[in-house]
Amino acid sequence: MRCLKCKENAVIELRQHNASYCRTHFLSYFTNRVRQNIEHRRMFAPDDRILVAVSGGKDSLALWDVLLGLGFNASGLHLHLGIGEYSNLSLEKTRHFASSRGAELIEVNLAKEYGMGVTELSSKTGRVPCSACGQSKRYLFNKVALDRGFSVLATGHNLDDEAATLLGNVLSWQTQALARQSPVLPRTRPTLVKKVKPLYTLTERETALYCLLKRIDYVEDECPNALGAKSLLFKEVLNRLEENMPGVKQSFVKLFLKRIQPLLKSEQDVDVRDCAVCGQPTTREICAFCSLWQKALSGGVAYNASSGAQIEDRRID
Ligand code: Q46
Ligand code: ZN
Ligand code: ZN
Repeated sequence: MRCLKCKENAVIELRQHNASYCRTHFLSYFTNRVRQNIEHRRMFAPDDRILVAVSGGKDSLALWDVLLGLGFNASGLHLHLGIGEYSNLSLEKTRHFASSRGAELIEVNLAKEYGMGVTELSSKTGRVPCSACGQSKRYLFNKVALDRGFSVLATGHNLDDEAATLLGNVLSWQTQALARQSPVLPRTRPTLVKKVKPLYTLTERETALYCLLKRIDYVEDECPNALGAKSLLFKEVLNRLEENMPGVKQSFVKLFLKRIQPLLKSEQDVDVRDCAVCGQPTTREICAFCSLWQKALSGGVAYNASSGAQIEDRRID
């Protein structure tokens, strides 16, 4: 197997692109794809302040590394979620990376700042851990970016994540979720920061190899709460399809974004207002984060202050 560019020994074969690359040319291919995604989708410009959500896993660390390498002003945000040893190890790897690059790292510890981590939050509210966790993460990403004056929040979602989410949304025809599934969510109101996914065309296998070649030490274990998650099953199924149909994951996501998503514009029309408690955007009087944490801290159920109805919120980012 020879490198497409220089004919040296290749370190990876990318059947979806009909290409193989040596170390040097794989790293430049990877970096160039990220740069093209940023430019093509107008994710951000050189003068933007970017906040990268960093879990300590391969995708977010690879993303942060590429952005720093391209000269962007990129700080990291790590949430210590309070999920046992997994969270401690994730923080350790993130700190190690940040100090090795001399990059700014902002840390938020859920237990210290809000009174409990995801495990306790889940048991106190009766919500499955990933639901309570996902809601808290989305809220805090937006809040920290806003409070600290960042113009954009970047996450490490890769092609496998996007294809698995798309498959899940299609299987149950979640039209509102499909309308929101995009590599760029613009700032539609002052309290909602722009969100971008610069790795959305790169696979997990590629981000893992990038980290290996750049000697980036990342958390290899999955979060214990991910065990049995539907997203892992969807990824497995898509990988089986990919073996027989190289490029299918890429075309699934690419063609969805090109042909289907523009048709779903009306699904994005939701009535958004500021949360009566915290001021962050919500479709209800009190946002999902505030009602979740109210419930956890009081041990009871959160109610809408004016109507007395149990609070629900629609996801808007
Ligand atoms: S960290 Fe949180 Fe994930 Fe763990 S509890 Fe679920 S959502 S699986 S990306
Ligand atoms: Zn080469
Ligand atoms: Zn709120």
